[in-house]
Amino acid sequence: MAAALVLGAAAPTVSAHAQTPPKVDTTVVLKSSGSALEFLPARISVKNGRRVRVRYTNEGTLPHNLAFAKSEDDLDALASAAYGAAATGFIPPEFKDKLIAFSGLVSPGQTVELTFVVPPPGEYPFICVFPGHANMMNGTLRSLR
Ligand SMILES: [Cu+2]
Repeated sequence: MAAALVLGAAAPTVSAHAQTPPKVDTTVVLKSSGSALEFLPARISVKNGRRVRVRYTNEGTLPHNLAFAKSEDDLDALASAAYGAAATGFIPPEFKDKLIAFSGLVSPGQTVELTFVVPPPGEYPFICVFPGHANMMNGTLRSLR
């Protein structure tokens, strides 16, 4: 259970259980609403190297999760493996090292925050890995120079 809450890219000196939240350079807000399988906005841009806090609120009626992947190439296999990963919020444990950061399952009405350092310049996909959602429920994190 606790494993689902561990961030993919925690700072070396700040534990996930620290009393004071880690300092962040910028906060990005994502949401989804109704029964739509989408993240709003679907494109976000942050300067590389910044510590970003992504605050995701599920205003919808379906459960979702949120995973930022290091590479587009892993998405199909990740989405397939998710069907067998209900015990870990549909994040397959064997994919954790392919993710920049990920949440547990986010029920309707819940908000989660992921904090991570934005990787080198480029585009990184984020998706909901809940079974059947990934094809439509995705977006792009653009890491700026
Ligand atoms: Cu979803």
